[in-house]
Amino acid sequence: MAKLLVLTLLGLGLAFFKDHRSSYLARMTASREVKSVELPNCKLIKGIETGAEDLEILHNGLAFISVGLRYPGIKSFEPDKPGKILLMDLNEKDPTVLELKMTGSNFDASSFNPHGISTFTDEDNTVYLLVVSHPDFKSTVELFKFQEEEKSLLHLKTIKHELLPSLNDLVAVGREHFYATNDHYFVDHYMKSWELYLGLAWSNVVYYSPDDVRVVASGFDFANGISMSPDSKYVYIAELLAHKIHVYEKHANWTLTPLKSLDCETLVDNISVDPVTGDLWVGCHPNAMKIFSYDPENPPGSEVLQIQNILTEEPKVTVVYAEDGKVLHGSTVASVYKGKMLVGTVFHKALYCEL
Ligand SMILES: [Ca+2]
Ligand SMILES: [Ca+2]
Repeated sequence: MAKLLVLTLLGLGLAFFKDHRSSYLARMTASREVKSVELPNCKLIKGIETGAEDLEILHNGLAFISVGLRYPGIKSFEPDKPGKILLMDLNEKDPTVLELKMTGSNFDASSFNPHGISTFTDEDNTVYLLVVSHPDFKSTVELFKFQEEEKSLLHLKTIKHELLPSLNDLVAVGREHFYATNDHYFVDHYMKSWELYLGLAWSNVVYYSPDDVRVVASGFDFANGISMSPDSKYVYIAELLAHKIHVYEKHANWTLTPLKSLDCETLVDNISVDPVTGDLWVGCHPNAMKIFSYDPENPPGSEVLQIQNILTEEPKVTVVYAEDGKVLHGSTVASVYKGKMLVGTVFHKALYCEL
């Protein structure tokens, strides 16, 4: 009888494991091969070798680039060096990157570990840069004021909150007001890996302001990039392991209600919105297994999607760029400005293209 019980439990355990294993592989699109889509006028950006996980281009063509992310379980080519923010002027004919100095008495640059970023421009045209950082693998939002003349970032504040335990990206709706994605429910690395493996879908989106912080959307299988429509009426959320972009309607009291979802058949990371056309540009992972277990002989590929007319009945999804990692390992973000495109990656290089 005892043997029967042991065998039954073993059988149930194995079935559970097998079931989860196949769903895990499907969520990771582990068997997908990339069909190459090339662009003729691209070159690697000099000075970016350790990732450019997120970037944002201002209306005037200045781009902020978040470089040097160290994230548990993911490759880093410089695991002991702090990250930084680079600036690139896309109005230049042959643009190069420049490191922004970070100033401010309460800021510890040695533990800076930048991830998702977002900007907010005040009525007086002051630009604020909000950066998700992981000092000692915790989560904070660092608020900076951009000082264009000095080419520097003045650190104003570090934001931490119990509802912001595992941040990935954010979209600013005020100087220190934002929506942010928590890519996991757990903080502990071991628990995070089980959460990911079992597909618990406990990840969420939080609204933050100095006097009001709350969860506004939940139930995501790894909420990742977040962005907003040019008229600020809709919020777009990338659900990495469900391969979906969700459209939420944003209300005056900051609540979000789901409107629709678009299946992208690839792992969607950061979302940039073209302020002129409203198109979404998404950095994607064609095969996430190769991200989580990095092999330089068989690197993760890159893929950029352009999504037009997302609010209509018939959105148009175009693969603008795709390759198997020969050029770029693991694209996370793409953004456009006047016929130019920047593409960044988790831990590798970045690309500048003329479209
Ligand atoms: Ca972002
Ligand atoms: Ca991201």
